[in-house]
Amino acid sequence: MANERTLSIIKPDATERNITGLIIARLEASGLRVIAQKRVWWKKKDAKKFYDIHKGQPFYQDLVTFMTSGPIVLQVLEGEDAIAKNRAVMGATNPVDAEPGTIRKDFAVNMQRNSVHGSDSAETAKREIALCFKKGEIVG
Ligand code: IDP
Ligand code: MG
Repeated sequence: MANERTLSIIKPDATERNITGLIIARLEASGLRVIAQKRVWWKKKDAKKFYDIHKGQPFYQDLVTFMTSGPIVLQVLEGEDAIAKNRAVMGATNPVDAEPGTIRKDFAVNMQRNSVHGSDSAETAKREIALCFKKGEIVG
């Protein structure tokens, strides 16, 4: 297992319900460390660029609308096997399928409003971190 970095987002459904602290506590309890964090409100162009890989999917336009509907919290998480670990703590995309004790099982509203994003590979983590943070904003 390598020490890795991954990009995490606390989504608008979670900032709206004021549960960012509850989510961060779950991430930290798993051993992940928040080494960069900022609260932003994305413009359409930001969400479109970030979710470029999903362009053409039936849920893409609604996803962009949702991700620009309120503030989000961008984070870089660091730790052993951070990419897979974060995905495990998050749970499945659809909360109905998520394991008990995962963030999405406990907090997600539905498949779209599922509270958190996490990079799914080393390549996407690198791309997503670079899109969201300047080097100097990441303090490991
Ligand atoms: P992930 O967030 O678990 O990696 P992806 O397939 O990468 O899931 O999808 C990105 C995001 O798009 C999901 O987290 C969710 O918010 C939304 N999404 C994905 N599939 C659907 C769907 O079938 N209906 C509605 N929203 C979806
Ligand atoms: Mg994904």
